[in-house]
Amino acid sequence: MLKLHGFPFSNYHNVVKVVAMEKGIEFEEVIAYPPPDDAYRARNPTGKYPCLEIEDGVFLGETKVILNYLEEVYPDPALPLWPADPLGRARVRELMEIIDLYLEMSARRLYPQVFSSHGKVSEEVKLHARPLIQRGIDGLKQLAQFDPYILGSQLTLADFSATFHFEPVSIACKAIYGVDLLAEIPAIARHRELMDERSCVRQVREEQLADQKIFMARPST
Ligand SMILES: N[C@@H](CCC(=O)N[C@@H](CS)C(=O)NCC(=O)O)C(=O)O
Repeated sequence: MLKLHGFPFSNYHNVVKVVAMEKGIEFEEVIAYPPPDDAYRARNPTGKYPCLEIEDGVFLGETKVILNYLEEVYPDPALPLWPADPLGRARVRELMEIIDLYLEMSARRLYPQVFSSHGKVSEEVKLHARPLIQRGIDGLKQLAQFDPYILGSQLTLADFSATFHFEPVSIACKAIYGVDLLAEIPAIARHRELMDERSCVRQVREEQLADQKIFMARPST
């Protein structure tokens, strides 16, 4: 059986988890928190969470790579999460890159002060992150359709990625800059409601919330 190593407060972990659940794939969630120890690094050399254990001793890291693998190996004709045409698939990948590289990874620099009880982020980091987050928002404004899904009428991997990454970005921006920069895109609130209609999404969010206290109480890394 597949094993997903990571922790339920993690937005990246949850993108993989929810897609696996939506596809009805049987998997075991193996809870592992940062900091990574040697055993975890042997599974995923970057020490990032999550990683997927495909069979005994065979591991795959990087969330988007894992999502691709799941979609290739466990295609569900009733729920295709890639568009049928190459340009449509490329757009999904483009949007997921923008969400990861500009929004999430830039806002992540703020997380130590927001999602830990003892972290502090320098003014320099806060100033540096803001225009990068804004770039991500500008990219979304131009490319995202929210009609009703993020790239139009088809639910794709980008919707799951978006809904689990937008939340910590919004929370971090509000906490650090006093304003939710993502509120510039009002359709995000509707998209959240739409995704919350899915029972797997609701279940993953509940487990995420339940793990928040445990995650935040960990000693500093
Ligand atoms: N590029 C990685 C990013 C994953 C990531 O940043 N995960 C966070 C948890 S949400 C993590 O590993 N944090 C611990 C650390 O950076 O040491 C992916 O796509 O899987």
